[in-house]
Amino acid sequence: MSTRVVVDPVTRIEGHLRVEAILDDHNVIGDAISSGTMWRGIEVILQGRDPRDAWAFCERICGVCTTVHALASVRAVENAVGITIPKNAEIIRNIMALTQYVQDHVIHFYHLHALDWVDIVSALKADPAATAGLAQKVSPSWPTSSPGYFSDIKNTIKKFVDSGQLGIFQNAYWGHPAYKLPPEANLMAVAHYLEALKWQKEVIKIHTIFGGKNPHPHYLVGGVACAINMQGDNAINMERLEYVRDLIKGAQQIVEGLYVPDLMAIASFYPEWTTYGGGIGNYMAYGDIPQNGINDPSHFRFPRGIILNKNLSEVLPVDLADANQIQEQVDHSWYKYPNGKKALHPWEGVTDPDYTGPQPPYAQLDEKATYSFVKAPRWKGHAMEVGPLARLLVGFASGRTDIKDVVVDALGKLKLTPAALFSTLGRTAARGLETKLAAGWLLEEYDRLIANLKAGDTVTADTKFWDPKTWPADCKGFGPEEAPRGALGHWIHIKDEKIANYQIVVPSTWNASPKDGQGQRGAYEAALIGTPMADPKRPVEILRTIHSFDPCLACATHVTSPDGETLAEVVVR
Ligand code: NFE
Ligand code: MG
Repeated sequence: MSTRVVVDPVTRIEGHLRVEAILDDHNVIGDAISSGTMWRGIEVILQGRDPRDAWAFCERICGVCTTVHALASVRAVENAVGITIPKNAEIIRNIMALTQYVQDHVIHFYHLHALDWVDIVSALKADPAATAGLAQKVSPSWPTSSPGYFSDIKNTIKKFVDSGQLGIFQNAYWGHPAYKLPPEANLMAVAHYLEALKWQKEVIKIHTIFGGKNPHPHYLVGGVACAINMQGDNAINMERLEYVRDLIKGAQQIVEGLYVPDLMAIASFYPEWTTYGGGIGNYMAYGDIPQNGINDPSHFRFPRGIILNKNLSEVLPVDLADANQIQEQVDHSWYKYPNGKKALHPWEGVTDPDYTGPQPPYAQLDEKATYSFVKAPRWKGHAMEVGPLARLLVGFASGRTDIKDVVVDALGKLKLTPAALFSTLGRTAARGLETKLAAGWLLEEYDRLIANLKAGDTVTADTKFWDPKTWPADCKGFGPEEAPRGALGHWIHIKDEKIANYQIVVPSTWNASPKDGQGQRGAYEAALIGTPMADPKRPVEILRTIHSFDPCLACATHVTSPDGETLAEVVVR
């Protein structure tokens, strides 16, 4: 008899995700279903509005990737209307995007994912002096590593545990046999969890400087919403730019001094996780961080392309405007399409919710029927994984030396071959390695900005096409982006100066996708298959693989279902 393990909601993610894993007699996952249990409807809200306002609505899809939908939206409008943004605007957008990567990935590693590998309660058994020795070995450049420091952290944890009020740490699987770190490594990781929490609110000030606020900084169709005036103090000036530089330096320090070393140290204790969690083996990146405009992918820092069946010797092209390439299917989703249509390109896309699932609370979903508010996007009919691993693999396979160097260096240190990348740990490692790249690129983009300003160019927006009267009466555009969680696309159809249709296909829509019409699984579903579970009542293995994608269901489904939301329940049947 098979056992079905239901995790609903999956916590330490954004949004509402339910996972059902079906185990065989040996407690190995034989099949899995991923269900988005909320629906938003931003795409419907946008219809009939001014395209220049779309970014402000879209950006509020999510409080985690707090800037990415605004960027994809202004790019879509600019693509439709034919606007080229000034160089300063390109660079400032790049700095904001790279800042988002660094903050988002550090938060994911320490605050969302680490507790899948780190046992907080075990840290109470750690010897502070031995922890100091370990920390000085693992992260020698990090300033806080004395025995007294770790002793203080241990006392803090002890007070916390003794009080019986574990708060956000309450429902974890402490003491589970799948946790492998020695107590000292656990204590070190908890200390760095707290350091990263303090730091992340600093780095994001880069968004407040260029975008006025965070979360949800301001954007502008045609450029960026900030002005530069080196002679004044009412706009971005040298004092503000020096501050940005300091924040970038701080980011490099924590990424290279703490995040990457901690990642490598933790990874070395979990070699078996390079053999689980691979999944589909198809990877897609739209590419990003343009150096010569968004329409020239050959000059992106993250290249564009597709890898099929783990074949790193070939990178296939992807075209967001081709109606036969990217399509969303709804065979297993709670939506209806008109006229019996089964798959639609986003320019023709329809967002018409049609809940036909069971009345909540329910024990299990029926994977043969409809089971998710997430649609099933496909590239030429193939299911795709998107995200840091896809970006690094596409960069690696494209022969990009900067990307190859960080990957080869990390694999060498862990004594692994590239095949190890197709796994849960590979995905988690890829995120850390691209954060190292992003922190380095941040400084390079900053230097590019300063050089352009020194050359006398302070323009940050082109308003030639600001007035909708200058636009074609009927036009379509797409806005590609690499959001932290992967390939993000916004598609817009503008008619008579208003939004006729707007569709958003989000990274977590690709990864959390249910099955398509051909029965092909989405990336989460496929990745869970084949993983043995030590104790099905405490499904930490499911969390490891699902968290390795860094899910955001708020984005993926873009008003929560009004009834029956069960909170904090792990059901084992
Ligand atoms: Ni809400 Fe997002 C990112 C987008 S979803 S977090 O990154 O777009 O995958
Ligand atoms: Mg959508």
